[in-house]
Amino acid sequence: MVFRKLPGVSASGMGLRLSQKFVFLLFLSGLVTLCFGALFFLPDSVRLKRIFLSKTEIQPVTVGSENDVREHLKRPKEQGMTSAKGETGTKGKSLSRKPSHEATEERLAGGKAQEDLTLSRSKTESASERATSSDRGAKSDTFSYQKFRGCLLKAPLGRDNGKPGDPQTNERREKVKEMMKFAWDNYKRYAWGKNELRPLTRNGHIGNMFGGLRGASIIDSLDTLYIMGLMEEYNDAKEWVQTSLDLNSNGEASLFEVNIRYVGGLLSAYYLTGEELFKNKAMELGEKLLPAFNTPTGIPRGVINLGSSGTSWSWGWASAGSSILAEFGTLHLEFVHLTELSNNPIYTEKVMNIRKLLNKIEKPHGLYPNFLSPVSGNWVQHHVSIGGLGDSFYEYLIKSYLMSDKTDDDAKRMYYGALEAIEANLVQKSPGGLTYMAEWRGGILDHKMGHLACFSGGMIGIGADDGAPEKRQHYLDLAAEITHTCHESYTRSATKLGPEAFRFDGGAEATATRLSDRYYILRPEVIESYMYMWRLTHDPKYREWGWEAVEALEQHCRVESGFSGIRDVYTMTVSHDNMQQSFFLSETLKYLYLLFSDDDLLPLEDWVFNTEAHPLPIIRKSCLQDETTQDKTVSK
Ligand code: DMJ
Repeated sequence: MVFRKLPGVSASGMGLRLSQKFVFLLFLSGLVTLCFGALFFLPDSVRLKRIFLSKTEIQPVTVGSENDVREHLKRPKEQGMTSAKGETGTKGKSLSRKPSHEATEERLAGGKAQEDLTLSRSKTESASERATSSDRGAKSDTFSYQKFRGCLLKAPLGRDNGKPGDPQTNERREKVKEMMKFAWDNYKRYAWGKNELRPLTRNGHIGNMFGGLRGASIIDSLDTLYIMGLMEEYNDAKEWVQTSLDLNSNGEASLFEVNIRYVGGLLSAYYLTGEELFKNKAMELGEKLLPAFNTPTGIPRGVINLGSSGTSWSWGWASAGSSILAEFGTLHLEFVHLTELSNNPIYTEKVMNIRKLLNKIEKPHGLYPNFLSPVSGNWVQHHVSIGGLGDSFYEYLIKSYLMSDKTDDDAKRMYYGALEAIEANLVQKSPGGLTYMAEWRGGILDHKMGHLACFSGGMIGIGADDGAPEKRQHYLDLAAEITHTCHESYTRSATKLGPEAFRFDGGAEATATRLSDRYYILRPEVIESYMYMWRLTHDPKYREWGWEAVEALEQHCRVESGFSGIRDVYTMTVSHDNMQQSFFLSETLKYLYLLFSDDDLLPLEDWVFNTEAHPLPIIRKSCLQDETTQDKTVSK
């Protein structure tokens, strides 16, 4: 209805009496209030609601938008790789180990749930979280570094920095060190302070995974430089942390990536060197991650604003606003160490709460699907993978057990339970006799294995010894078979580097059948398994396989100003992706160096590696609490 000034009618009243006007106004204001109130009862996805309610109450999932998440993992497409239908997803590849086309598949499978990717968190929770955290008193001075060193069984760097007696192995080790120096020098020259180096265009890449944090390659390299004895470079890195690492960023970061690279990298640097600076930075950053856990279930969301709002979101591409198993399941090691150093129980409480929920929840065939709702605590889909989206959750179960000095029995039980379910449902033998891990979609197998899933050879290997006595040899054999299959994925390519994903159907045996799976982005997982299998078996083939990888990296990935991923491992006319990933310095080169070192460099009796290859010490509670423990730093 439109009210106009009519001839002969007073403007003020349109012929209505004062009491009538009052009643009408009352009615109108009631109507407006009612309409506004009704907004609260609409589903979060309704656009009207997003428009009217403030950011504090409702957060549309903008972070998962096409241009956001983990840009470098969609790079092959951006740079001209042919993609499978639907492989557009930056939403897709986001953070963890998920190829973009997989994410897109999930997104599509989520159907109309896409519209519901709106999740909320309140600022007030964040404030109270912070209060709780400091109320409980983070007393960093209660941790004694000297005492910690006294509780190690062996010197971290070995008798002679892990130098192997055999000259050929030593030469190979020196070569890997040279590769690290080359990668580092070029990063320093062209991309210093940025997150990663673009070696072809000779500039820096910032990306959008770290929420405004900088220097990912520096933090990821600290421990590698240190164990390699590249001290000048290590000192430059340390100085940068001291003067330039600014944690007061206000951007949206991947909780998972910040945790494994920054928190993990800083923690390792501290434990190896005793430099308080690293500990303080790790704790400062750890505290900024806490608001991500403010959800109805305590399962954190994937994206967090590192600024004072502490707002968090689920990834836009994740089914129905869910959290990702490999993300919320890959916090345990770092968070337990944050509690250890700060004496603040909150970090351990947060990850134990995740553990409790996962322990309790019903699991289809004993398997852990990749998507879980942080609101209801229920699985959102039944896609199970040991590669992208699932991987490091399993890794952190066995490593939590080992890092607890074998006292964390829940982790042990959950790990071996999961492994049994994986063996029963996912492990397959190809017609050509190759053992592989398929993916599981509600009971239907997808005969594909991702490069990311190749870490599982090493994982099953390090867990073999603590399995049931009758299973130990079997686990070691399974680890060796998986590692062999992953090696095959390398040897069956022209470049001798492995594709992002390889298949075992339609006649394929450990080869990529889709153009979009042919790329190699300097990933470490296959080499990681060689390193563990070498330590566990001392079978020389693992060192040989590692050396094959070094030669292939040198031939195809080394460019004038650094190392670059390649777009197609099946062609000798390589096309580079112009990206030197920070995990190349943190993981690929570190695992190669360890493979050619003696076992006493970062001995497995004392250290576990986080999923970014940052070594964290085993926590020996009884020793650390023992008054009589002596500082043995000098003798070690
Ligand atoms: C690394 O950042 C970590 O290993 C992570 O767990 C998965 N992806 C990369 C390496 O491929």
